[in-house]
Amino acid sequence: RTVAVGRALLSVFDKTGIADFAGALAGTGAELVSTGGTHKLIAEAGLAVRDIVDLTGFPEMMDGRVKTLHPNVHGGLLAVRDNPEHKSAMDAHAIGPIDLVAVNLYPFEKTVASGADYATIIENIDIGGPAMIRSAAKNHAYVTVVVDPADYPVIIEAVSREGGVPYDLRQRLAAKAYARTAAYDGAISAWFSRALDFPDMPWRSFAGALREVMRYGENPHQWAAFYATGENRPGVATARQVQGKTLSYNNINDTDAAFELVSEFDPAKVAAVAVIKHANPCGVALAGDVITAYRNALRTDPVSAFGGIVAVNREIDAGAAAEIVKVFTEVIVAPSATPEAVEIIAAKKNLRLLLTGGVADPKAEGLTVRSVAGGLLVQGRDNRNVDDCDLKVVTKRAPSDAELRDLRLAAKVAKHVKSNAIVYVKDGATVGIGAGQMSRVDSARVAHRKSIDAAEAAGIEGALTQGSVVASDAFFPFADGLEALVEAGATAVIQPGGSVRDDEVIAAADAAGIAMVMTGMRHFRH
Ligand code: 93A
Repeated sequence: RTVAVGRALLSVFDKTGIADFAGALAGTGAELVSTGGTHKLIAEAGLAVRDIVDLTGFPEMMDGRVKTLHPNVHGGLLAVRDNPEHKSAMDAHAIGPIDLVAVNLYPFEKTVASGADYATIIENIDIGGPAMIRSAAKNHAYVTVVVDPADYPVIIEAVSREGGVPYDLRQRLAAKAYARTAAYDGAISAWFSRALDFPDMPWRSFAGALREVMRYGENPHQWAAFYATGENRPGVATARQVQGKTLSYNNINDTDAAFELVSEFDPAKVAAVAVIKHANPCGVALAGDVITAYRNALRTDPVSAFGGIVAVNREIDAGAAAEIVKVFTEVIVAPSATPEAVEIIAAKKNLRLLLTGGVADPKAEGLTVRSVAGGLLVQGRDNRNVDDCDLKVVTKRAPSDAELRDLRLAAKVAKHVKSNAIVYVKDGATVGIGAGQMSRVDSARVAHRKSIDAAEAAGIEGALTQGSVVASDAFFPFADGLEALVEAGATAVIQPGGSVRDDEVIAAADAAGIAMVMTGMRHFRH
C-alpha cells in the first residue's frame, strides 16, 4: 500500500537538500514539523512549518538533549493505525500520526575523527535521532523513514507520482535506517573501547553475539574471541560439542574449512570425508560409505593428517569412528554419530566431537569478512561450484566419464584449497594437493612430490598422481604449469581458462595427448 504523507517530521544535522525536500512535501499537502535549527532553515525558505515544541508541549531542554523524546513524537511514529486500542490511545492523548521522518544524526564519527576531546565526543552522541529512526523503521508498515539526503529525490518522485510512498520503498528505507543506527552504535562502541583501552577485555569492542572468549588466538600472545552472526547454517558456530577439550581459535578456523568442504557433497548421494590441516585439505575422498572414504582420504598425505581435523558429510558409525581414532586427530565434525561411535570416540578424552545436525547448503548466501590494517574486507560467500558451470572441452581428446567424475571432485576440492591450488584426483580420492604456493608450477610440483612420498608409505612404486586427473583453481598463465601436470602423470585437466595464452596451454595439452575442460569459474582462496 502507498501511504500519503499527512505529517512529516524533519530533524536533520546535515541540512543538505532539506529545504527543497520540505517544499516538495508541503506541495503535496503535508504538514511540516521540525526541530530548532532545521525549523529555522525551513521557515527561512518561506515554508509553513510547526515547531516541535508546539507538538510536544515541552521546550527543547538540557542543551537540546531532550527535544523529540516525547510520546507525542514516538506515539505518532509507533501507533498501528488500524489497531483500535492504539487509535483510542491516540485520541485520549491527542497524539497525531507522523507519516514520514527525515533524520540524520549528530556527526559522531566526524567528531571522533577531528580529534575532539572526550566531552565533545560524548555531546555528539545523538539519542533522540536514533530513537526516531528506530521507531519509524519499526513501523514502516505506515511510516517512511529517511536517513540519507540522497534518498529525498526518490521519495519526492513517489509522492508526486503516486500521492504517497509505496510499501517496498518504505521497507527498503527502513532496512537502510537500521543499518545506519547499527553503524552509528558500532562507531560509538568502537570509540569507547579505544578510549578506555580495555586492556583486559579488548574483545569488547566488537558487535555481534559473543559466544566465547578464548584462551588465545592464532598464537599464544594474541587474545581471541568467537562471535556468532546468528546465521542459521549448520557448521562450526552452531554445532553441538559432544566431548573433548575446548576448541581453540585455530581449531575453529580449520573445522570450518573442513566442514564447508564436505558440505559440497550431497550425503544422500555419496559419503565425503576431508582431512584438514591449517585450513587446507590434506586428503579428500568420496565413497559409498564413510569408512572407505576416510581410508582413501587419509592415503593422500598420512604424514600431514597427524593432528588434523576430520570432517564427514554423513553420520559416523562405529566402524568409521574406530578407524578415525587410530590416527591422532584434533577434531571430528559430522552431521551426527551413532551412540556406539560416540562411545568409541569417548575413549580419546581430548578429541573434540562436533555434531552439526546436517550439512551446510553450499548454495547459501552469506558473508566472508577479513581484516586489513584499519579496515574490513567483506564479500559474498563463494557459493558456486563446478556443478553451476557449462564445461567446455577445449582439447582434441575429451575426458572419459570416469575422468569427468574425478575432474568434478578435483574442482570442488580445489575451491577449498589456498591459492595457488592444484589438486590431483584418482578413483574418487585426492592423490596430491598443492596449496598456497606463489607459483602455480610450484603447487603442481609440490603435490607431485608429496604424492611420491605417499606412494612410498603405501608401498606403491612411483607417484600416486600417475594416471590421475587434476584441477587448478585459476587459469594457467603459461604452458609450463600444464607441462608440470603432464610430468606428474595427469591425463585430464579442469581449469577456468581465460588466460591470454589459453591457446598455448591447449596446444601443450594436445601435444601431450591429455584432455582439458574449462569451467569459466575461478575459485581463488587467499
Ligand atoms: O540531543 S538529542 O539526542 N535529543 C533529542 O531529543 C533529539 N531529537 C533530535 N538529539 C536529537 N535530535 C537530533 O537533532 C537529530 O538527530 C538531528 O541530528 C538534530 C537536528 O537538530 P536541529 O534541527 O536543531 O538542527
